[in-house]
Amino acid sequence: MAINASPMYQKAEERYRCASSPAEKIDALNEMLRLVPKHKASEKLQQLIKERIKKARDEMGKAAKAGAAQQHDPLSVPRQGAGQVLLLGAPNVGKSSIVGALSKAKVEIAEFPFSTHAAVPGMALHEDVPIQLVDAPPVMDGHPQPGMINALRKADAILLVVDLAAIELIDQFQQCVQLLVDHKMSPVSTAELSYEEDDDDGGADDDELGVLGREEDDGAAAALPKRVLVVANKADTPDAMENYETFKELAETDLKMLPISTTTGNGLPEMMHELFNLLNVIRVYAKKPGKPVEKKDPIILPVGGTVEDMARTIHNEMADNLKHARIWGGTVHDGQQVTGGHVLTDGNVVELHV
Ligand SMILES: Nc1nc2c(ncn2[C@@H]2O[C@H](COP(=O)(O)OP(=O)(O)OP(=O)(O)O)[C@@H](O)[C@H]2O)c(=O)[nH]1
Ligand SMILES: [Mg+2]
Repeated sequence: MAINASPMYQKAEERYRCASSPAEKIDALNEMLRLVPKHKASEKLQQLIKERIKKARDEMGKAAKAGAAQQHDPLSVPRQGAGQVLLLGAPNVGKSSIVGALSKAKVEIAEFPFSTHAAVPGMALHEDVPIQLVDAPPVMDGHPQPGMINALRKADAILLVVDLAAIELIDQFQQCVQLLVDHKMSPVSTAELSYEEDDDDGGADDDELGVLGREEDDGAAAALPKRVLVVANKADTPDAMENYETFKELAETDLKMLPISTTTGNGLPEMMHELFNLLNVIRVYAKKPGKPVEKKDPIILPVGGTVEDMARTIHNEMADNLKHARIWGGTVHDGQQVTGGHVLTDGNVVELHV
């Protein structure tokens, strides 16, 4: 029996996998429960989600009693925009400079290393899509600050920054990759994440229960795939491009990388474009009936998101009462009428009819 979970559901499940506190788990599970298709085949899954919510509530209660409720995640930042991208890198490579160059965030930039001590979020734009960049303290010799691992697990993508003017360029890269691997994250350059299935020990149904069906045997939990873009900063410095070529050769990695310079701005638009692709989202626009097509205030949906998903981001009732929609842009004829199940593409303008 197929459950046919939507991309929106899968996104919520992705958040559940990365959750590091009971409150985050409850939040993601509630979203999963709201989005899970309600039919016979998914009853077992709905039941499991409810059980997990209860378990997370119990955990939260226990933590509160133990006085751990105030314990906070020092580098945790609430997600905003189309996705959260955390910067990871050795000291002085230019992490703060990147966030400073692309957003209004007040970052500490200094010639000396270890100038950043806290997570500082900034909103950067890819065209009209806001993407949250989070500046973070450096990682030295593979040793992260408290809270860094949680922050890495929770981020939708990681921007791994290295310094083309540094002799230890390759080490900078390898230590960051090793840090992820050591903490059960598997760096990938693909937008669509595929989760490694555990060995077939749970019966046929469990496959369709996703992360919930496999959660209990976390002793040998599979690594969490993590989207990573590598940027080699300070491309304006002498010999930088030669160093970049050597780096590409010696790094022996399939991860996508590109040279940038925060000083000249070279490569930054391409970097934002790559991040947008990596986040696996599309932007669509709502159009009011009778009003002209206007591309303003994009609504962000996961790749594969439908007209109904879009309606639901505006209001649940809108989705429940949806009769049809008309669409402009993309592969359809302008103004073509479609139903709620129609899969949207990046840049579509949609007129919802209830
Ligand atoms: N030439 C050149 N220098 C840069 C570039 N980007 C940053 N810098 C310089 O590199 C130094 C470190 O920059 P930061 O942005 O503070 O580096 P960071 O990675 O945030 O450093 P920590 O927070 O200490 O880890 C500063 O002196 C910057 O001016 C660049 O593209 N080219
Ligand atoms: Mg910094």
